[in-house]
Order: sequence, then structure tokens, then C-alpha cells
Amino acid sequence: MESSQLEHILNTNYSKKYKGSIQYGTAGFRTKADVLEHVLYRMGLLAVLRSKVKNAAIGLMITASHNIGSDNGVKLVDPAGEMLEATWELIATNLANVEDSNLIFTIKQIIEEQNVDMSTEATVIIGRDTRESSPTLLNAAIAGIQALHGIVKDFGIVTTPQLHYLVVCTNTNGGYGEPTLNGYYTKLSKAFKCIRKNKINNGLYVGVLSLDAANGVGAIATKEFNDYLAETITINMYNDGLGELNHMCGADYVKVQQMPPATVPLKPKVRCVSIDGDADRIIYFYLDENDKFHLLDGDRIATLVAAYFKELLRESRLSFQLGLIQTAYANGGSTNYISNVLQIPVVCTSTGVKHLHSKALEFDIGIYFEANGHGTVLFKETVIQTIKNTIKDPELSMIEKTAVSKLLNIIDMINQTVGDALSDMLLVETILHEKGWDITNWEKMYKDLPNKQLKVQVSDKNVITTTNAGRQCVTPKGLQEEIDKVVSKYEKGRSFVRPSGTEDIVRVYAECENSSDLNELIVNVASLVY
Ligand code: NG1
Ligand code: ZN
Repeated sequence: MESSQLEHILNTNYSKKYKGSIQYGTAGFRTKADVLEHVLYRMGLLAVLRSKVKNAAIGLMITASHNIGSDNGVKLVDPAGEMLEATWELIATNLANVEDSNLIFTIKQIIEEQNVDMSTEATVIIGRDTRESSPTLLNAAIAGIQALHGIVKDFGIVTTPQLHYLVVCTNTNGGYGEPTLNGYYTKLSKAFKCIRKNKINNGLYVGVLSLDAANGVGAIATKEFNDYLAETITINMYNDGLGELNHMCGADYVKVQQMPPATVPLKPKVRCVSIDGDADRIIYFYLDENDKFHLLDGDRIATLVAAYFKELLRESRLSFQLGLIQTAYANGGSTNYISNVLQIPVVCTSTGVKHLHSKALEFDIGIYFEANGHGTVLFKETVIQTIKNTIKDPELSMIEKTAVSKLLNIIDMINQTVGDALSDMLLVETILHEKGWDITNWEKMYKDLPNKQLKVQVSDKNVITTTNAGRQCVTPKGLQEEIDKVVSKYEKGRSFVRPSGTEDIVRVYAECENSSDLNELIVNVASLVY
């Protein structure tokens, strides 16, 4: 392709004014919204090229998840709903940072190096969260897509997992579900209702919960979803969009601060959930009779789900290989419980769902959750087929048949494309309902080690590099030895530091047996980072 054929892509409305460099990180580009317009334009261009290479629709989501309202971001979604392939992350970073004078050359280079057939049709499926800056950034992305003659399918304001769902459904011609929001709500709610059979309460389980929607897009989705779920569960929503996005609320705030969100009225033992700004994370919490806060995070959800699958497989007499994927942030109490009590293999990967997701694909049924509540369950296609064939077996006993039929509904209830707060919530509610458990029964499965996270501001976070799934520092030289020395003083002590991929900070994590030691431990480790 001649450069002259690309001249029209130079659009002065989206020229690069930002002087700093920006990186496609753990969750795409994420930074102050006002420096992102040229990035969105260029990601529009790139999404078209990616779509042509894959000969399939590509997703483009405009969100900064749990970040403050003035931030924004963009990530591309590959055809099967997974995060953008790693080599293209580098291409994206380069494209976002080149000067305008090099834009045509860079696009030409991508076309040549990736063998892009420019005659292939391209489709980009777009979604955005509720941020004020999102419409402007949307226009920039659309301009980029149209500059390379791509087809835009704009689904407006949707949650991140809804966007992933829409991409997969589009690329499978409806095989995964109908590629509309109605299709999404119908698929999930139908499976939920099928297992629950209109019985709202069961034993100690009461079908009422409070939901903190982080004043984000999850509030809109929850309102819409409620119409499909009516009479099977009552969701009382707070932080429903009128307040400030992610401000003193949402899953990240509750998890990191280990305290309830502001403005959610709390009654003892009432199940509460917090989702994040783009509704791909969920955590549970409650207050006890003494107003003590109890958190049930992603690790708790993972263990509940893993134990449930183990039970269903035993009852159905199906033998599939179960695996559970965590990151370094998983509480040692949960890892111990999964390996020693549930006896399910556990794998630890680097932070960021793409790492967990790809590892989970290696198991017949791969359950993955980050401690912050981001996760889902993946089933191999052969597993789904076997389950579908088994249900037709006339020899099945009643117990086997019930378990197999539950498995089939659970598969439909789970958004396998990515962690999904609303789908995960239905899964947890289904399991608690079935067991007749209240939230304290669930919490009794195992004991969390007291734990804490800190954010440390440093002049250059990238001075710290890590290995072993982020658990050990490689540079600066000597830092890991210093950390080890501190940690060795505490019973069941564990601590690590790593640069965040989404914020300009270094994260410090620590856990140990005695809560009275925790502050000292984490402060001592954090002080090594300054
Ligand atoms: P970083 O900022 O790289 O730690 C955070 C979360 C990840 C993941 C991404 C994407 C923690 C400790 N880290 O990544 O788990 O969710 O954001 O949103 O929660
Ligand atoms: Zn999120």
C-alpha cells in the first residue's frame, strides 16, 4: 500500500498534543481522560487492522473501571472475547506514542508486517461506561474506525463484560447467545431462574441483597437486569449513578480499604455486594451484630464455586479436571484451603486477568478469580458437549440427572468471556440458595489471614521489576533480600511489591497470622521501596 493512499488518516482534530508517553498496560490504556483523544482515534485505526487480520469483529471498550471519574481508558477485545494478544499490545503502545508526522508510516508498517489484507471487511463493536469524557472519546474512536472504512457497531453505554459478550456472540453468529443486551439478560436470568425454580428463600438463605453499584454503568445494567430477575431475587441498589463514580464506593474501595462503602445503609448480617465502575468485579461483605466489617472477596467466591463444582461433578459422576487460578494477591488462607481441603490444583499467575484466563483454559473446568473480585469459570468445548450428551442418557439416576442439569444451567449463567460482576453474583446467589446458607455460613469455610495493601508513590515505578508471578523483585538489586529479612520475622508472613500496571504507583501487599503485626510488617516493607 502506498503512503499516499493513507494520507486521509491524518486528522487534525485528533493530532497528538500530549508530550509524555503512554503504555498499553494490564487493562489497556488508562490515564487522565484529557490526554486520550488521539489515543482513541489511533485505537480506532488499529481495531480496524486487527479486525481485518482476524477476519472477525473486534471489541473496543472505553472505560477506566475503578479509577476516579476524571480518568478514562480504552482496551481492545479479541474475537473470542479475550484481551488483546500481547504482541499487539506493543503495537498499540507504539502507535499511541508516535508523532503525527510518523502516523502514516507506522500504520503502513503494521499493514505490511502483519500482512493485513486491506480488502477484508472490518467490524468494530464499541461500548463505553458512564464517564463524562466517554462520548468525546467515542467520537474519536469512531473517526479512526471510519478513516480506515471499518463498520462501527456502537452499543452505547454497556458494562465491560457485556461488551465482551457482544463480541463473542457476533463472532459465533449467535452460537454463544444473541448479540444484544436483551440476549445477554435473557440467557443469564433464564438459567438462574431454572435452578432457583421461583423459590426465593431456602433455609438460612434469604433472597434479598444490597448492591453498591459504584455510581457506574453497573447501576444501569442492574436496573435493566432487575426486570428479568423480578420475583426471584430482590436487589436493593445504592450508589446508583447519582453520586460520584467510584468515590468512597465500589468493589475496589471496599476491598482495598476493607470498609463498607459510604451511603449504603447496613443492617447486621445482610448480604451486600459492591461492583466496580465497569461491572467486571464483585465482592461481598456484611456487618456482624457488633458492627464489625467482614469481607468476602474474589478468593471466597473462587472457593465457594470450586467446592460447588466438585460436588456437582461427584453427584453427576462426571470426571473432569478442575483447576483454580489465583494471583499473588490471593489470601494464603484460601490457597491452603483449596489445595489441602478441596484438593483442587491451584496455579498462581501474574496479575491481570489475561494471565489467569489463559491458564484457566488449560483445565477442563478452569476457575479463576483475582482477590479483588475479577473472575469467571471456563469450560472446554468438549466438556460442554459431554455434559450436553450426558443429559440425554436414559440410564441416569435422579441424583445424576439433577446434577447434570444444574451444570448445564450454570454454564449458561456464567459469562465465560470475562469476569462479570452480575453473572458472578447470580452464581454465588445460586450456590448459597442451594446450600441454604447465609453469608456467615459461607465465611466459615476457611479463615483468611489478616492482610493489607498499600500504594506507594515513587518517581519511577518501573525501577521495580519482578519475577515468579510478581512475587519476587528482580530489581533494584538487593530489594528482595531486604523484604525477605523483614517477612521472616512474622508468623505465616508473606509480602511482595510490584509496580501497578494501571496506576502510577507501586503496590505493597502483606499478610501474616497476627493482625496486631500486620501494620508493622507492611510499613516496614513499604519503607524499603521509597
Ligand atoms: P494493577 O494496577 O496492575 O495492580 C489492577 C488490579 C488487577 C487488575 C487490573 C485491571 C489489584 C492488586 N490489581 O492491576 O488485579 O484487576 O487492575 O483492572 O487489584
Ligand atoms: Zn473493572
